[in-house]
Amino acid sequence: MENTPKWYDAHLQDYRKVAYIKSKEEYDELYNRSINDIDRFWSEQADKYLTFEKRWDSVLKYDFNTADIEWFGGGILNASYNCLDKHVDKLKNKVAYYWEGDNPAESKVVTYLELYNEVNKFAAVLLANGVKKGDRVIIYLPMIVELPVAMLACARIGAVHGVIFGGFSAESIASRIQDCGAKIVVTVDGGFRAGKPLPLKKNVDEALTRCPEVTKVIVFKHAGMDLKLDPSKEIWWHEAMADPNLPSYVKPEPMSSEDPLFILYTSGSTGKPKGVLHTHAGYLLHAAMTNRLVFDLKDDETFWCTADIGWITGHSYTVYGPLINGFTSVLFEGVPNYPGWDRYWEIVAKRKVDKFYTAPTVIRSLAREGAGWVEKHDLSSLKLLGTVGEPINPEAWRWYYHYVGRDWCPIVDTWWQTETGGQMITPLPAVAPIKPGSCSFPFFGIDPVILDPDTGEEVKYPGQEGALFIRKPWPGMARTVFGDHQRFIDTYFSRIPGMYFTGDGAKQDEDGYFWIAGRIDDVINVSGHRLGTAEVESALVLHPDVAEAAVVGFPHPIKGQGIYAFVTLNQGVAKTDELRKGLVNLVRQQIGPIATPDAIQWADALPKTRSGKIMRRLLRKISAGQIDDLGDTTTIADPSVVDTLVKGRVVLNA
Ligand code: 6R9
Repeated sequence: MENTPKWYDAHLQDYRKVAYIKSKEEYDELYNRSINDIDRFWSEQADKYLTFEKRWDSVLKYDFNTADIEWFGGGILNASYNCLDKHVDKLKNKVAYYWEGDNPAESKVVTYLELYNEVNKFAAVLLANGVKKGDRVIIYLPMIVELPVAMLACARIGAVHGVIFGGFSAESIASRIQDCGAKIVVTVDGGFRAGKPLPLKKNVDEALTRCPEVTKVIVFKHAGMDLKLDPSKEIWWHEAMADPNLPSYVKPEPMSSEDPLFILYTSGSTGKPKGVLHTHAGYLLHAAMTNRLVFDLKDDETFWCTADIGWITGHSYTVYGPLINGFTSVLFEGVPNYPGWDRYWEIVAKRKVDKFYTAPTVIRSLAREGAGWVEKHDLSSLKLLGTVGEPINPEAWRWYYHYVGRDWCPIVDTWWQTETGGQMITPLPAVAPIKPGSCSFPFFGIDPVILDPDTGEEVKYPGQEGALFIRKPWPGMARTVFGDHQRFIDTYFSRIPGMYFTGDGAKQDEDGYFWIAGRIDDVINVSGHRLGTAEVESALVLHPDVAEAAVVGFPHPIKGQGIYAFVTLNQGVAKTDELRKGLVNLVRQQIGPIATPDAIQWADALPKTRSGKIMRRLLRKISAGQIDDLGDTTTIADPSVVDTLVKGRVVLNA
């Protein structure tokens, strides 16, 4: 295959001495069993990783046409029990979390026993406030220990948590609350970001003006803000937890394997974000098993996944995966560049982190500041590095490998999605050499195939690009879109009937390695976060001066993709910088700062087909400056539109 990069295998012999899975042969054998001997293989794994109150009756039943998937049917278990009670006796003094504040002077060490006690107490608080099994609880908290505490307390009593990332706006909070029908919100006075306070409670207040069905708000005091709570519905976390009548133990609610565990909203190519629903047994098993095997994590090692818990990566690899395994993790509130660009490395050295997992966008932004920041610290504790969220470009990969990984640490480039629950295609450190930019081979139980998305035919030769589908169910997969099962079927199981559609383009090289090309739908990946172009467009057209908007992703040196908006104004409206700022603010207010457009270009007209469809393919090329390569423009209704847009392209100095 052309441009096949060098293979990296410096670590391989060392890892073959210590790794759980020591060779390609061992991997192949386990992989074959995981696909062909489902009942036995997955029973063994479930027995190894999870404790059931009642064992399952059947391992897997499914129908991809109706998208009904059941793993470990008939089983009864509790997620909080599996994260805490299961090992609290043995691990009571073991560190569950090293918490590091945004302010480097603030940190906390939380043991398994302390976490267990807090979760029990908060579960009692939830019960005392009327939360019942199956109720949805919205959690809007920064990266503080109370976030996993609140999630596990929900799980303990059988409530379904819906965590909202702190970077989402009041508008986004309101639409999520309405969508899932939550009556209770857990939040905080404020968070911190690079030394500045963020008024999270204020966002909740604004959201709740549109959510009258919310009758309780529990507020943790973190930023020392002087807030007046509304006594009719708001209570302080610390006051509720101090109630002497609160029981110190709450019995874990017996949950069926397929009872909902959480909802997490994610963007798709159409409409509003979807509430992706994950259930108990399968999800927990997938998170726990990948956490141990992909990072080859040993019980005495310290793990750090830098993702915010507001995303699936934090759910699976800061909360459920590590806790089910009884691992020690770092939980970091701040940002990589505060107080200096070495904050991550300072924490790695301080906590002697063994295995470190972050996103390519972070690596690019750190690399841009120079290796000096890395070299200031002793990173010799690091044994393995990981990436997630987007394809990693070779320059970023080599920088990470060389400066952070000492030309030795394997890099596991893990491809997966909110909907998949856990890692899907990823290297394992002792199985095979690593190729920069490739996520290597499927994890156990994952049966990927690359197809022509229109005909459904399998690609025929190595290196041929197609769309990535998964042929069989795996334990961690999402079970539905909350409240809209039809949307689940339409989005994931209808493109090619009988298969799960990932939305990603991919190819497989002659050695069988998978290479992910990125989304083939109208989803943009901004700094590893998914945004639907339709969402940003809907926000823009809310402005009274805007007639029409088309949004595309364009290559961005740090973010991977940036947001480029073509905006047509109503007749006679002046194209001012002020209006441009107003539109940027409108998007931030409607979705949140993560959706801030990088460029807005005024477009008197948009290129359309004769049937009136916006030609996004052309807009993508224009935004990327690929104007010599506009492709077939014969179907365009008015070709002169394109010339005008090319001339007016907004060039960014990122
Ligand atoms: C876990 C997570 C999912 C989308 C996915 C793909 C992209 C994630 C990747 C990757 C290339 C990797 N993606 N990991 N692309 N290589 N290692 O990121 O979930 O936020 O739902 O995003 O991210 O395009 O479809 P989510």
